[in-house]
Amino acid sequence: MKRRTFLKTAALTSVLPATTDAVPAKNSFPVIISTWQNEKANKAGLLVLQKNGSALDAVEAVARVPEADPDNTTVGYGGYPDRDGHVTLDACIMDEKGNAGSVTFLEGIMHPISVARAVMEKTPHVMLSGDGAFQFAVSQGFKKENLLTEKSKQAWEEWKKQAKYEPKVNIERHDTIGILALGNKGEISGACSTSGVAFKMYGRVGDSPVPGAGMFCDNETGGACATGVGEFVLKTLGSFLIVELMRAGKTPQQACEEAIKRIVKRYNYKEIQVGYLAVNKKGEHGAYSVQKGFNYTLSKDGKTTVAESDSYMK
Ligand code: SD4
Repeated sequence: MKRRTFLKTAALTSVLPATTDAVPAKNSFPVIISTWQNEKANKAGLLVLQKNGSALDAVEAVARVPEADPDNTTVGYGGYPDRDGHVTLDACIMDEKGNAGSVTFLEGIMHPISVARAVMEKTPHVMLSGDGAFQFAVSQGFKKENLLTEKSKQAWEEWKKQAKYEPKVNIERHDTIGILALGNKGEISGACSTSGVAFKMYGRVGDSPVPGAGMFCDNETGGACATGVGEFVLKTLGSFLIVELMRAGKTPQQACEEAIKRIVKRYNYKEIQVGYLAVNKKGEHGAYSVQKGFNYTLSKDGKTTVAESDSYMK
């Protein structure tokens, strides 16, 4: 070692503690993480946090971006319909106090996430479904709209020629949006919004509006959210599982991997995709999926980046 390098290294090591364990982990927030590529949506959430909004306000703001985007065929307006031509939406939201709100099988309302929030804040219930959710939304001032765009209608007409139900892996790489945010005070909230799997049966509800399945958060521990074929997430209660694994000491990454392994161990996973994201109270995150091709958008330390998730199938 050159003398100068040696002196520099010696000076550095003298101020560092002997083991990294001695350094208390620095909590890092705010953080926003969302499934798939959503820079515009994450930035809408960051703006809310910059204006001193809460993590709850931020996750709602993130979800509203793809919900209003007619070109996104997996969430809100422009979502692919079920096999009978109905666009039916599912969403849920949770705040740092453990409150939850959800809507399932909702038609004709562009922002199911905001209806879910109204269920949480203005009713004694957690979940409203179908026409009941619609009636409630209208009573709260939400507008009835036609959510079936020409593009999605054409895709449905095309699908009907074969009428084969085959959920696609990594649909257009945006799919259901699941979001977790650690706010300015480190408080955690989460949201999830989807039009569900394309060409599903009329009345089918997936994991996304079910707290504990499509999304779950707990202010003591962290949060998790899911994308992919909801039946597998429901059967393993993936998001709740991940949060509990983190509570038991696993890192967000280890917890996501374990939850994917539960699916892989019990079910025929070869043709399906499920992807999980998790974040803990320190602001550390994890991501893992069954198949390759799952990505996510992370806003942290003033930067918003899109990253590829690791996966079980290589
Ligand atoms: C669902 N998890 O309804 C949602 C949809 C999705 O790939 O993410 N599709 O099952």
